[in-house]
Amino acid sequence: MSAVPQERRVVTAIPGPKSQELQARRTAAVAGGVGSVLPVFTTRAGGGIVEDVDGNRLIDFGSGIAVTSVGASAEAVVRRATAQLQDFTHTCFMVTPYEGYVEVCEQLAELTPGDHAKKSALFNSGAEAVENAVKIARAYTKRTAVVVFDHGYHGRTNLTMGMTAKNMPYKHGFGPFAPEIYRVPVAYGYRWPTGAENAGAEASAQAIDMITKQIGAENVAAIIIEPVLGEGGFIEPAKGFLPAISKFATDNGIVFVADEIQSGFCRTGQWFACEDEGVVPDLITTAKGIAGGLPLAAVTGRAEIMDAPHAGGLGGTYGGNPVACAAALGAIETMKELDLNGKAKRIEEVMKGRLAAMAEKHDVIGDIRGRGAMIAIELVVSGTKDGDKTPNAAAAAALAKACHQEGLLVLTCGTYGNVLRFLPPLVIGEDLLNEGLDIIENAFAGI
Ligand code: PLZ
Repeated sequence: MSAVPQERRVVTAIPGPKSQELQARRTAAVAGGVGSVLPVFTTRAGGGIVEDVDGNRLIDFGSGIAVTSVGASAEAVVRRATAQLQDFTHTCFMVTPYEGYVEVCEQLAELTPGDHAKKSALFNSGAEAVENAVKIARAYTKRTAVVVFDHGYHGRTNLTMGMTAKNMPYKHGFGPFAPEIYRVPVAYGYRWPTGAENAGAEASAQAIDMITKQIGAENVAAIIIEPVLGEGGFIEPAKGFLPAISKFATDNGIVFVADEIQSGFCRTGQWFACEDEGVVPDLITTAKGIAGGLPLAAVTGRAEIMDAPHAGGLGGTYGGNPVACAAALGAIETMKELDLNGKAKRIEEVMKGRLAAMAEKHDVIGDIRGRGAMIAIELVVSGTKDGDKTPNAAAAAALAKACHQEGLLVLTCGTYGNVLRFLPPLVIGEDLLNEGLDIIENAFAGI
């Protein structure tokens, strides 16, 4: 556990004067297209706390967007990465290989669902993993079409921008996008016209109908879905949807890819979110939580699919960097030792209990959802909760701002910008978790 004291402390305005000075330098030097949720400049972070240059200590309900599940300075991550740094920083796995890369792939084969033979390839970012999953699926099937879903998010590179649903801020002005990407409905229970109970069956039927009639199943290389949709609003596809889509893929020789970049590695209280409905994907993309904050990503899947590309067809200078691999082995060790799946489930229990009590008092909370330590509230205009559910992005922004002011780091998301999401490190103490929830509760008074 990190040396950062596990206590919230607000000693200046947020952002404080030193952060504001740095922000002025940043504005002059850093491209305007790169945003920040909260411009407090970090000095240390660990456990459930982010400490800034002004000496404020914020409770972390963001984990750097679902990355630092083991904390931002986990002992095993620091120890293993430090040792690796001293031995060597890089050789390029494509030039001379090293054991850490192989060990991460062995761990991935063990931890991902299914007992079939599996292989992996390592990359640097989530978007790169998704790109490679598409390459691999196309090489295997010799087909071109890629099916993605409403509200999906897959990255910011050209192919993955095309695969991402939301225009602003991800795609606007950045086209043209790659061809052969097709979007179909997802079972968004809260907003499904005929009700959440019908969403799984109806949405899967619609999606399958669109694929068969508009694309032709025999032209589809891959169907790619986030088992819990992250940036799109922490949407859990209604029960039955994932199994139906996965079965359709299998029946039609289509590679079924679970993008578990945000939902994977204990985040939802399972190693992978798709396990909840017993879905075994052909390929899984991972990143974020895998390496305790170091850049690492992977595609893992059926050996025969993973081996489809010709030798030399996959790779990249830094993919599976040895320091990132060492960090990943440290993160996985921590997840096992501390039973972070169990911790995530406990976080869900505490959060959902408290949020349900808040929803009784505040009818701007239209929906509470998510699993494990991936929990969100969807905000609607007061009085529309059971009617047309008008999205309330202003409330999400106001609540986030009020939380930030009190020293609680929270994030928003959602196609309509009206979802407040909570992604605490899985190692957060229960006192900090409850203190964070107190701050959220109080924030409702101000909106
Ligand atoms: N797939 C499911 O959640 C990254 C994006 C933040 P990279 N999500 C955070 C932002 O605004 O850029 C993500 C994801 C899922 C793919 C990605 C992409 O992962 O490591 O950001 O490339």
